[in-house]
Amino acid sequence: MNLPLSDELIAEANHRALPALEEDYHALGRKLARSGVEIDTIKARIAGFSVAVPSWGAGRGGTRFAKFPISGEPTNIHEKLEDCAVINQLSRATPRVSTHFPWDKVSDYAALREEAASLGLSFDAINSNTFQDQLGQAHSYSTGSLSSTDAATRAQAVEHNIECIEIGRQLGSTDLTVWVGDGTNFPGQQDLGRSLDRYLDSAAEVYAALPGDWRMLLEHKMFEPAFYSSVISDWGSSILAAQQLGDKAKCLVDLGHHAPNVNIEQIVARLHRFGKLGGFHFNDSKYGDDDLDSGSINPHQLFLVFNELVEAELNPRGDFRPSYMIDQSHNVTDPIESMLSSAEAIASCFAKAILVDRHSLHAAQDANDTMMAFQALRRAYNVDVAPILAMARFEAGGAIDVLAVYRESQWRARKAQERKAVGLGAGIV
Ligand code: RM4
Ligand code: MN
Ligand code: MN
Repeated sequence: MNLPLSDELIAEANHRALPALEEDYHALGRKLARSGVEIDTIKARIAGFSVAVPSWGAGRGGTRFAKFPISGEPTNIHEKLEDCAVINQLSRATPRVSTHFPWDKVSDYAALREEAASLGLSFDAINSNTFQDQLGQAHSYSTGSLSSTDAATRAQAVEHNIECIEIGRQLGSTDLTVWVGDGTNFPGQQDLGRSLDRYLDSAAEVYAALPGDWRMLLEHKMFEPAFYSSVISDWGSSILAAQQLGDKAKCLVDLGHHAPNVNIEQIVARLHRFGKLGGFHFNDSKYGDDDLDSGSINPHQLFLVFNELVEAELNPRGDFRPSYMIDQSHNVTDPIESMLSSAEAIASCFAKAILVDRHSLHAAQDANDTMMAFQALRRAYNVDVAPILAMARFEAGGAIDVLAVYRESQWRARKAQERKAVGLGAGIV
């Protein structure tokens, strides 16, 4: 294994930070023990928790208006993997990378898989891209992709998804995430019923090409790039499509893809109820698909989502193994710092959800004791779980203070000397 940062740097920083961490960890351990919780058990659950990072999140994103690159930013999948390895080396919570094609295209995928393995990484879900035209592409996606009115365009979109499966087999992935930007900008532009029929027919062709142990994750999104209607706009369309396609089709919930104030945790519970919860794209949002850092706007919502996931674990329906991925656009921060901070925010909501006293919660629910049911959640949410996360990271070889060590490593400044500058231009969808 050839990890990017020096082990000594991490060890020295940890040596300085350990006494305070031990003090905090033991103090929290005593506090939790008073309510019958064994802190080491929680730490063990956290040690087993991980979230995938998106290859496309390693570079600076942007908006429709601008992109502000930073020097030392990665410009190809090899450099992105290196940055993802830094995130995992420090956090020990992000060992998998989710790829996007054709953005991450290379000529030798077996070699890419080895390259990732040498950095301590493996590959998560493959994301197909039929929301942009590529240079030299035969048919434009301006009329849609899987749901296009044009048969040749639909066939091209199906072909691309099948190629993604083939690439994924070589990379060791077992999930294909399909998000299409298909939809309309004007009432009347397309028939709302027939466009869904076309989508379902095309999606069935992709589904038929899935290997036995693969899943197809359908990602819904309310709007953008289509501003009047989107073909898979909401969890209702998503679950209906997944039910029609078959068992291997599941729904993926991107936290930013709903109307403002929608009760996402309830959507999570519903999808689970019907065995269709496939995974997440974690991010946060204030207005729309803002792709802001996880937990930066509404950490309580993230906690409530994890609360449903812990409930779901206790009541599994079918094969309950949701995949956790980050999907963010880092427009004003160093992407490595954003993903370090986001992985921590996500794991901390998971830790708080495990801390919920389920016995009290269920008893209060059954007795219609609203206040005590709410307090069972609130007590867990109020616990500062940072020492548990830091101790789990430390024991796994990561950094106690991830951001401090990252800054000390001067990684970005060093890469600025080696990597070619990024062009300007628009950002990510
Ligand atoms: C979309 C959606 C997809 C992501 C693209 C880049 O809004 O979130 O998951 O692949 O953006
Ligand atoms: Mn997404
Ligand atoms: Mn999105």
